[in-house]
Amino acid sequence: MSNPASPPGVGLLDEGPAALTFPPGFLWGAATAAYQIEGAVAEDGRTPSIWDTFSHTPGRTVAGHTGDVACDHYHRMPADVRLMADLGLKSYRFSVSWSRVQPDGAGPANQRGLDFYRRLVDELRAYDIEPWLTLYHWDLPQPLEDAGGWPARDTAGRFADYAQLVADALGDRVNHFTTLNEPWCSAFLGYGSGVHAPGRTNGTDALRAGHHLMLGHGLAVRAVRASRPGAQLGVTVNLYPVTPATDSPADADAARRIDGLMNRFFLDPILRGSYPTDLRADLRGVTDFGHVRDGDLAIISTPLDQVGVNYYTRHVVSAGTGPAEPGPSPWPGSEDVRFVSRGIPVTDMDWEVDAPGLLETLQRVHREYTDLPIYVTENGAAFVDEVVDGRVDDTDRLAYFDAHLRAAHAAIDSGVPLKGYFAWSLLDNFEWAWGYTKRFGMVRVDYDDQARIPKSSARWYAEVIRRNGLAAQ
Ligand code: IFM
Repeated sequence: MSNPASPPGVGLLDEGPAALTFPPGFLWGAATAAYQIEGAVAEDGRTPSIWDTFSHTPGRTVAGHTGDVACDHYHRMPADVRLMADLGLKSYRFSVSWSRVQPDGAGPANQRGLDFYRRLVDELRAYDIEPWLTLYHWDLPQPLEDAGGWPARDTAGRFADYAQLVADALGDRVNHFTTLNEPWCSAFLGYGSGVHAPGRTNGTDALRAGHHLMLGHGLAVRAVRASRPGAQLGVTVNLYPVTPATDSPADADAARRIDGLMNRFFLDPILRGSYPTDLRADLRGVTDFGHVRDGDLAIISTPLDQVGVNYYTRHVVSAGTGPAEPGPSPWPGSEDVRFVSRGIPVTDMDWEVDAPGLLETLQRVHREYTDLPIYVTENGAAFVDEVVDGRVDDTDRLAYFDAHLRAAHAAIDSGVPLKGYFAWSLLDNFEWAWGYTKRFGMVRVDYDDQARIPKSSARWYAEVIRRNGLAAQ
């Protein structure tokens, strides 16, 4: 039976083999992050991270929402893993809270914090769900921010120590490690526009932060490899195709600049061992790159085993004609560029739904940067959900996943070594500065009583996983 409420071509799969089959062993997963779901922020020795401080600062998040309780996953973990097993997930991507396992960001491990992740991993393995561990999903221990945060070089070294501590403790049961999640957000939203923790607004600091995040990544790869030689190591970057709004040379240049800051700022150092020349020139008025020391780029480009791509939408840009937008910008040196909306359907984040952009992105990474296995480590959409008779029929989210999985399949067909896909997100959760007002989950969370309701998209995804493919369109 196909789902009558679904748009044409999208629905629960009919009986019989899937029409669009993924390669055998394709890793189907779902992703979350520690601060967005765990809660229990002051339990078992955990100390505050920059997101605790930021979310508790008046005016920083919508309605003052914090991650204090979130999805209470810290206490409900076994039931949440059962839910994953019910959906048939082959892998679960989660992040470790640095402040939970190494309070204060330095010094000895906090055993009680590590025990939580040990129990989580063992629970996953009991259901044959491959654990995929992200070391850093934005929650820097507050003492490290007080010591200078990511703009300070020392933070990279602290991150490598923490990575080693986690690998030593969990590497016997975790094979897949991602160092950083979306370093663009940590650097440019955290230290540039200030809409993310720690809320600082200095373009030069944002660029330093970006460099030290990458340095920390490279050092962490070396530390984890030394601890666990067989581990599969990678990084996750959030990439956007950047398209000029018109065919004017000025718009083309605006697109080149934003592509430089958004995509190539990370891809080039990590996968080619250099910063793009044009980007260095664009940034002349913001930094002299004096924070880049001899040998840094060799560390940053330490060989990896896989590359993670998070994809949500495309940027369409035009050259600014008037004064720059007021307020701090996440685009140092390119504050004048305008972001244009095309009037096509958007999600509840106001992000345009652009599935071909995923195909373009995956092909570009493979063509221009790497032959390594690629994983889509996040893809998904926030929509306003309605509970009717205890059910959530989220056809818009389901259609988003369906369209993007078709794009992922097309990428594989065209030769991209795409090995897996993680839906964002398993659960509705704390969407950073938006608090709980945006829902990305395949599973609804009722924040009053913490009830979980798998939405239509979750049931559909379970069927996609079971069949290893999609219905004919
Ligand atoms: O919720 C975030 C996640 O933490 C990182 N990637 C984007 C998601 C949606 O904004």
